[in-house]
Amino acid sequence: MSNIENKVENNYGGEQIQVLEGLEAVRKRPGMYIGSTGENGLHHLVYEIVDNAIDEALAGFCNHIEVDILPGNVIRVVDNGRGIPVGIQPKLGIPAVTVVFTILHAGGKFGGENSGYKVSGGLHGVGASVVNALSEWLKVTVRDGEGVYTQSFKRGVADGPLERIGDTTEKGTTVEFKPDYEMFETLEYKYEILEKRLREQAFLNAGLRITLTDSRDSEAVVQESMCYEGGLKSFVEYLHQKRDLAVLHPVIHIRTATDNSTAEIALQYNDSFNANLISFANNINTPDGGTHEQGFKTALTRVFNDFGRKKGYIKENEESLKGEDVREGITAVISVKVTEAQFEGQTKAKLGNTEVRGLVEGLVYEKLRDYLEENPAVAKAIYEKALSAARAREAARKARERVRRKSALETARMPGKLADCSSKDPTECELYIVEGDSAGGSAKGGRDRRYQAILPLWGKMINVEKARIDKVYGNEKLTPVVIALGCGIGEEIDLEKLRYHKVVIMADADVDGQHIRTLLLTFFFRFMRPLIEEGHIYIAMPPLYKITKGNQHRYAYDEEEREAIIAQFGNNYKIQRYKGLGEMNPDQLWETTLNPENRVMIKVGLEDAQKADETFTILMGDKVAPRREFIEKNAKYVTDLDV
Ligand code: 28F
Repeated sequence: MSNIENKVENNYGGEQIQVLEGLEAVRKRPGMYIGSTGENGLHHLVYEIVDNAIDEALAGFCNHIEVDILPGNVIRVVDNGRGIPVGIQPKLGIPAVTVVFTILHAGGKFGGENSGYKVSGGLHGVGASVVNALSEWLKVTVRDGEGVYTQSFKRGVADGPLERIGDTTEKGTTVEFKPDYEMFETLEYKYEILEKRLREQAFLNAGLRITLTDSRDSEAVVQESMCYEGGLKSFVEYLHQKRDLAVLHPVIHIRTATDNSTAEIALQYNDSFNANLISFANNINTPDGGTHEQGFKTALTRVFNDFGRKKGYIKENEESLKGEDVREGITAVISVKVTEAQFEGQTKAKLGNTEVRGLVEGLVYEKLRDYLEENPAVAKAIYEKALSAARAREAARKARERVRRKSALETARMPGKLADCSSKDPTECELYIVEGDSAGGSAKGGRDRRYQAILPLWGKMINVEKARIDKVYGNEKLTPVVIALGCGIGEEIDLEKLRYHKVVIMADADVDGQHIRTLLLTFFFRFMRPLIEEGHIYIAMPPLYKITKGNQHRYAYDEEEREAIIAQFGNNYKIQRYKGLGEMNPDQLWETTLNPENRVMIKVGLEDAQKADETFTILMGDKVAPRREFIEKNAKYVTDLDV
C-alpha cells in the first residue's frame, strides 16, 4: 500500500471506521455505557445530554437549561451556552460538533467490565455520542451568535453534513432525540423521575435555572422551573419542608477547598428519629456512600463527644455517644468535587477516593466545633436529642435481652392465632399476614396447610414512624409477626432463622387495606429491612370482580381486565364486586389469592430506599393533608405502594 493511500485512509476512512466501531460497541453492550436498557437507562440518556449543558454552566457561560418531554416521548434539551463549536476539527477534518456526537469518548462512563471504577470529570460532550448511538434519531442545533447550524443522525450515523440554516444573534445548543425502540425495554419517560434528578442538579448548581416541561398531553401540560440561589442549604430546607418536619435550628452550611478538591455540606436536625444522608461526588449521586460519608460520620461522632465532654453534656462516668445517636433526626447533604472521582461497587454508586475521607472529616470537625461554640442554644437542643437517642438505644438493648431470655425459657412459643403450616422447610413455607378475623377464617379454610401459614392481625398498631425500636418490642400487633417470623429485628436480625421465605401481606384493596399494608411495610422497612432486600416480602392482589356466565367464571384484578372479560363474554353475564377479602369463601380465596398457580402477588423491592422512606413519611407523619392526598391518589393502584 502506498503512502498516499495510507493518508487518505487515515483522514477519511479511518475516522469513519472509528465512528462505526464506537457505535457498534455502544449498541452491542448498551448496559456498559448507560447502566441498563430498562427505565433507568432510558432516563440516563436525558442526564447525559443535560450533564453536557451543566458543564457549560459550570464553565460560566450558561444559566438556563430547558428539558421538554414532547409527544412520542421525544426529549428536547436546550441550553443558552456558547453552542458546541461548529468549526472544523483539524485532526479529523470534520466539525467539532459532529465529533462530539459521533466519536465515542474512550472508556465510557460506566467503565469496562474489568475496570473496577469509573472516572468522570467535567468533560464537555462526553456521553453525547452514546445517546446518539442509542437514539432512533437525534438532531443537534447550534446557535453561535451569528449562524444557526443543524445536523441530524439516525442510530448514531450522520444523515447528512452539518448545515448552516440561518442567522441569529443568540447562542446555545439544542439537542432533540427519540430513544431507539430496538434498544430499550420501555420508551415511556416518567416526569417524576426526571423532576427529582433535575431538581437535585438545580440544588447542586446554585443559581442555575432548570425548566422541565411535559407536553405529551397537550390538554394537561405540566411545567416546573427550578432555581435555587441557596444551593445545598435550600436542598436541606426543601427536604424538611416536603416531609413537613419540625427543625431544631437553621441550616448549618460549611465548605472547604484544596488545590484539587472541594467539599460542601449542609445539615439540619429535625424532631424525627431518622437519619437522611444524601451524598454526591462531582454532582453524581452516591447512594452507597463512600469515603465522603465515612469522613462525615466519623467527624460528627467525634465532635459531639469531644465538645459534649468539654461542656459537661456527657458526664465523666457516662458512655460516649454512638454514631447512630448523633445522627438521629439529621438531614445532611454532602457534595464533594474531585479531579479524578473513583466510583466503586456493583453499581458504581460509592465514592472510593481515600483522600476525601480526611478532607471531609477535618472540615466537619473544625467547622462544627466552632459552630457549636458560637451557638450554645442549638448545641443544647441537639445534645438533648442525641442523649435521648442514647437512652432509647439502651432501653431497646434491655428489652431485647428480656425477649431473648423469655424465648429461651419458653422455647419461642408461637402466637396463639397463628395457623402454622406442617412443613418445617423455610424455603417452601409461606406466611400470610391477614387483617381481620373473618378474612383470616377464610384463609385458614382455603389454604394448603402443608406449606401455607396464616397469621390474623388484631389489636392496635403503633405508628412505627414515630416509634423508636424500643417501643416495637411488646407491641401487641407487631410482636406476633416478629415471633412468627422467628428471625429477630433491628441490628440483630438473622435471616438464617427466618421461618417462611415468602411473607405475604394480604389486605383489602380499599383505603383501610392500604393503611395496614403501609403500616406493615413501614415496619419491615425500618426494622426488618433485610427481609425486603432479600425479596421475602410480597403483597397479595385479590381480584376486585368475579364475572360469571353460565357455569363459567373469571376474575378481574382491575377495571380494564373486567371490561376485557365482559367483552369476551358478550351478553348475559353476572358481575360481583368484592368489597373485601371477607366476602370470599375459602374456595374462592384459594382459587384467586392463595393458589400459586393463579394468584397475583407483588414482590416488594427496595430499588430506591430513599423514595420508600419518603412515601412512608408522607403516609405516617404528623401532617394529615399530604397523607390523605397520597392515599386518594394511590388507593386505586395497590402497585404504587410497591416500596
Ligand atoms: C443541550 C445539550 O451539550 N451544551 C454544550 C458546549 C460548549 C462547548 C463545548 C459543549 C469543543 C471541541 C469538545 C463552546 N465554546 N447542551 C450541550 N455546550 N461543548 S456541549 O465544547 C466541546 C469541546 O470538542 C464550547 C468553547 N468551548 C467549548
